[in-house]
Amino acid sequence: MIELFYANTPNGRKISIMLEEIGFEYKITEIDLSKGDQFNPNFREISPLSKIPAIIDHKNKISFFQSGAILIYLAELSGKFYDFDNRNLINQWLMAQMGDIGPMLGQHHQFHHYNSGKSKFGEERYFNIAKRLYKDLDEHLSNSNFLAGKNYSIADIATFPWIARHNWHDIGLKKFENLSRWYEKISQREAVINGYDCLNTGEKIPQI
Ligand SMILES: N[C@@H](CCC(=O)N[C@@H](CS)C(=O)NCC(=O)O)C(=O)O
Repeated sequence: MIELFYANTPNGRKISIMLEEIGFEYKITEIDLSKGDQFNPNFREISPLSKIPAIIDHKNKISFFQSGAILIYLAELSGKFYDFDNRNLINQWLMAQMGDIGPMLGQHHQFHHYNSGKSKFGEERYFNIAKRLYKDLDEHLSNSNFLAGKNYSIADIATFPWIARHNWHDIGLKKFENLSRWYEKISQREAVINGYDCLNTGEKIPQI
C-alpha cells in the first residue's frame, strides 16, 4: 500500500497518474498547501523541504520526497515506463522536466496567472521562457513519439500535468502540432484521466 501525500497541482498529479498507470493500491492523504499543512513536523519528516508530493511505501517501510525520485522508485518497483535499455534518455527528459520545464512554467504561473500586473520584468521573462519551452518540446516531438523515444515513459508522466495547465499559459497549445498530438494521445489514457481526477471531484483534463 502506497500512501500519497497530495495536493491538486501538476507535481501531485505526476504521482497519482503513475500510481494509476501501474495499478498499485494507494491511498491519498491530502496536504492543504493554503493552510500550511506542508509545514507540519510529521510531514516534514518525510518531505524536508515541505513540499508535495511525497509517498510512504508502507509495505517496504520507505518514504520518498521529490517527484522525480518517486517516479523512478515506482517505475523500478513495477517494472513499467522506465525501460532499462532506454534509461539514459528517459533520465535526461525526466531531469529536463524537474530542472527546467516544471520550475519555469511554475514561475510563469506565478507572474502571469496568479500575480499579473505586479512585475513587467517577471511576466515577460517567464512568458518568453514558457514560449521557448513549447517551441523546443514541439520541435523535439516532431522526431519522437514520446519524450524519450517511441515508448511512453515516466518522463512523459512527469511533463504531462504541466502542459495540462496550457490554458493558464496563454501560448496556444493548438499552434504546436507535435506537442498537441503528444498531449492528446496522453490525455486519452484511462489511467491519466483517473489519476488527474484522483480526488474524484469530476475534474477533467483541459482539452486543446
Ligand atoms: N521539485 C519538487 C517540487 C515540488 C513542489 O514545488 N511542490 C509544491 C506544490 S506543486 C509545494 O508543495 N509547495 C508548497 C510550499 O513550497 O510551501 C518535486 O518535483 O517534487
